[in-house]
Amino acid sequence: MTATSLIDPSTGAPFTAVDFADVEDTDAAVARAVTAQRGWARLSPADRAAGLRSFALAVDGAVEELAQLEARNSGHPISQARWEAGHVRDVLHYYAAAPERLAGSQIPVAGGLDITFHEPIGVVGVITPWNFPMTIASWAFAPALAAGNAVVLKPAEWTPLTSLRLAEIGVAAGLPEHLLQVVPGLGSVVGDRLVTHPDVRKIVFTGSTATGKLIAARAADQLKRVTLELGGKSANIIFADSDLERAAATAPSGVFENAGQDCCARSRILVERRVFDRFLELLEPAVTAVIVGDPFDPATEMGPLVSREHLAKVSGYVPDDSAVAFRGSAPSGDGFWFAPTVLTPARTDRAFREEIFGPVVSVVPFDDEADAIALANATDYGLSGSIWTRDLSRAVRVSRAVESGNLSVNSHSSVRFSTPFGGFKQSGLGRELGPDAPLSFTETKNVFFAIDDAPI
Ligand code: TXE
Repeated sequence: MTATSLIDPSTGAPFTAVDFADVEDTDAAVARAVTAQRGWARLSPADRAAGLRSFALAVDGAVEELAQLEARNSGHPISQARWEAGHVRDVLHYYAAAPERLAGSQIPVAGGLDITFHEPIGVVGVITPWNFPMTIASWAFAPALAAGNAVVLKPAEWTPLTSLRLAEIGVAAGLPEHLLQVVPGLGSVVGDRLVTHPDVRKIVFTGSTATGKLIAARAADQLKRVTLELGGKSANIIFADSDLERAAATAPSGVFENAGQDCCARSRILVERRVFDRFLELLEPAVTAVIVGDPFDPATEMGPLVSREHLAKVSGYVPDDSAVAFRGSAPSGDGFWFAPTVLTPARTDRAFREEIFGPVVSVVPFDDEADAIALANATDYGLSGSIWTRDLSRAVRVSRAVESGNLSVNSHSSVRFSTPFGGFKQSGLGRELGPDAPLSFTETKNVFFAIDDAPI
């Protein structure tokens, strides 16, 4: 274990430290998880459901505490952090219904009885990013536990606090010891050990596409199951026939929420050419109105970026003002501040093509429906996106043609815990959330029971 400082993103100053684990600590956690999983899987489905319900109720009682912790550690505005903690509670409630509904099937066959079972995979390694530390963790651990698995979770280096607290809350609520363990540490040490440990049977990873590819390659040696939620460069397509005022008023929330550190951020706004100038006129007051500041002020809508390193990365995409159309404002003091920034770049610009993961949006014109679709799809990513139009036929046509796992029409919503979430192309592999998520933490087993006197 090595003590490592955590930095408050709104001040740039260290505020606490956590112990980072090494490979031996990780192996010990996996060994404890193997034992815990056996006991958990032997419980009745009703008892597992009750355990998850108690966990959800305990999280409900800790919403404020978790929100305060996230605001300090990640710089999230407190109103957003409260929503996130409530979301974790809701995800747990939703998957608490799953243990008693994980039904197999009985398939008609000759000579006997054929039944499928959904067996737990065993120990699941969950590797999370720093942008939404607790919600993304819950999307994996809630359905994994519901399906009878144990979880060893490695949070991102910068933001481990809410995950550590959630594991404590789970044990206090009565979850078996070591069923959900959080092991903070480096990706290259703890993360890689989870990926290569033979007793970890599945990895759920959310993070960059580059690290996702590395993990998939490292996991391939054991044919370990992997679910990957990776980057995005989502399009917000605005047709001239849309409610342009509404599209412009809501576009900032579609990209600047969580300071743009969101894999679903609509960071490419594509606007039909004949309303392009009008759209920019409407967008400017919406962008300058975004309240950027102290995460603990209830009025704050956007906080700082997560770290000094990330601030440097985001700043690198806006080296000068040549493509800047306009900006909002941000505090100037210490802390990792970056104002909401609107670019009108060329289609070939790096800022238009690469995931920036900060409060920077590119607005680019298109000529017609075919051009909009081609532009939206001209990326290796395919996670999210929005389509604004009043023409229902066009909404159907375009939503079927855009290569993306999650789209919303006349809205910017992406994530509902009751619907599937995940990416096309290099935005990921597999899906999280929705009613089928627990199945992705199981192996399907088919058993044929011969009937004595039937011909074999
Ligand atoms: O991500 P990484 P980073 C994007 C975003 C961001 C960039 C880099 O553009 O600027 O990625 O961020 C763990 N084996 N996204 O470097 O490396 C790591 O410790 C096992 C988009 O933070 O992907 C952390 O827990 N694990 C994204 C997690 O992987 C390893 C969210 C994510 O880190 C590992 C985050 C390894 N070899 C970043 N190396 C989204 N789309 O949601 C690192 N990790």
